[in-house]
Amino acid sequence: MNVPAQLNRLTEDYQKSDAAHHIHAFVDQKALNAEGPRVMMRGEGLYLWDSEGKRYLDGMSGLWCTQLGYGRRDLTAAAASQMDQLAYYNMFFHTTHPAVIELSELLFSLLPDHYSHVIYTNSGSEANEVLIRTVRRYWQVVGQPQKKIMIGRWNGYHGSTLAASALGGMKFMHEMGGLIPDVAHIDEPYWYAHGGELTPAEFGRRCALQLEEKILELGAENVAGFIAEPFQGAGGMIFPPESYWPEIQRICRQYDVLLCADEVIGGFGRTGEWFAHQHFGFEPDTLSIAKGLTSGYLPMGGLVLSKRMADALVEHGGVFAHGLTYSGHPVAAAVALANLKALRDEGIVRQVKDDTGPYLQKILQEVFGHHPMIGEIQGTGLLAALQFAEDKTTRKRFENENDLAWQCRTFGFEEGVIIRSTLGRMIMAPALVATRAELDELVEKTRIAVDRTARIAGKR
Ligand code: PXG
Repeated sequence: MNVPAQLNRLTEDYQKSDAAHHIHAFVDQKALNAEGPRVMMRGEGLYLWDSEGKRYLDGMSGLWCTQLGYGRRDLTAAAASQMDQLAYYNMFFHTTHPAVIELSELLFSLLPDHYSHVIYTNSGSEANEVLIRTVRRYWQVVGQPQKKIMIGRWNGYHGSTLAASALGGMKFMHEMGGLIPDVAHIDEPYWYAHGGELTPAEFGRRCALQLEEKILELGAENVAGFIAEPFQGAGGMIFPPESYWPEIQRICRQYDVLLCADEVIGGFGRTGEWFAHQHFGFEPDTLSIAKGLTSGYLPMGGLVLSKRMADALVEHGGVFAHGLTYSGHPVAAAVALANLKALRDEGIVRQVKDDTGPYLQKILQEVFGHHPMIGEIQGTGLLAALQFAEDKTTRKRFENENDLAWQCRTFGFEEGVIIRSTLGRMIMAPALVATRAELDELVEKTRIAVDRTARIAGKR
């Protein structure tokens, strides 16, 4: 491996310095410092190498974002050329630039006709911060300023900033001083865990009807929008039953509540469609985007608006009092443009839909369909979750499912594959450029990790 001299330091040296300066995400920092983080050095395609030279197949696309995989020279070239040309300018005070204009042209050529405008941000969290302000502004402009309340879902994830974490339904995040007024939550449509005796279809409808009940309780005249991920990502890669989204859409339309899809994980081909709401067959009013927009090569996000909303804001809204220094950053925009072009012109999204997606789902069924430890396999495209079950017939979950899933993830690292653990579910979301051979390797190494976990759990 060709490592620049200044990076060629001992792993312990990096870890010691890391412990001295960094607060990491979602971890007990003291415990992490004792153990030392893994130091990632290099990426190429689906593979990563750490500071010990160990190679991993990245089954999670970084954090669900490297759609094109690592080391794409066309993206680095796009960044370099834009930096040479115009490294920075902004979209304040009556200016714009070609990189952002061309990106938006391409973005809206990929989106359904129903959408017309975007507000760029640097992240998914910011997209959802902007969402709250934009939705409330929309209702002010159309003469219903009292419509302010946003409804989200328990166990939903919309980011880590104050308002985004309040929209989300992770209670442990709320407890860290993270709540804002005028946000309410309904239950998540997680049939395997909470469906009881109901069929998935009945449960899906029941969960959706909670939205209607909540709107009526709060007063439809006060409710601005409902936000949800088309499938829950960070909460466990949970697909709602098929009955869920049509009913949610009906309720939002009936009570004039904006339907806001958080496409930060689902967007840009993950499901085999360009956007996850297309897979699930509903039509949101807004889309929060980030991650796959740039394949993670640079930070960029955005809030996409329907024509109906954009028309009101543009034609009747006056000054839109919002802007970020880096909204529509030229280098991020140039990278996003190159990324979307590659996803389109190399037929990658189509390949996920027609070939690699069905292939991954098929081999997962073959390997885990009758596995004693796995109660449910959910997924589509290059996206899947394996649900641990103590008793598959009764859907009984392990009391220590969190520990087992973490253990499974650790076994995965030992075997050279990165998969994500959530409560009792193991998740995979490899780069969209994955070949069948790489998917075989992903599933085989995951099988070894799950089998090793099953032995600990007394299931093998
Ligand atoms: N919405 C959704 C649906 C997300 O998944 C965000 C918003 C926030 O995006 P930013 O760019 O601000 O992080 C996310 C982020 C995980 C994991 O382990 C998931 C995310 C981030 C980090 C880890 O599943 N999603």
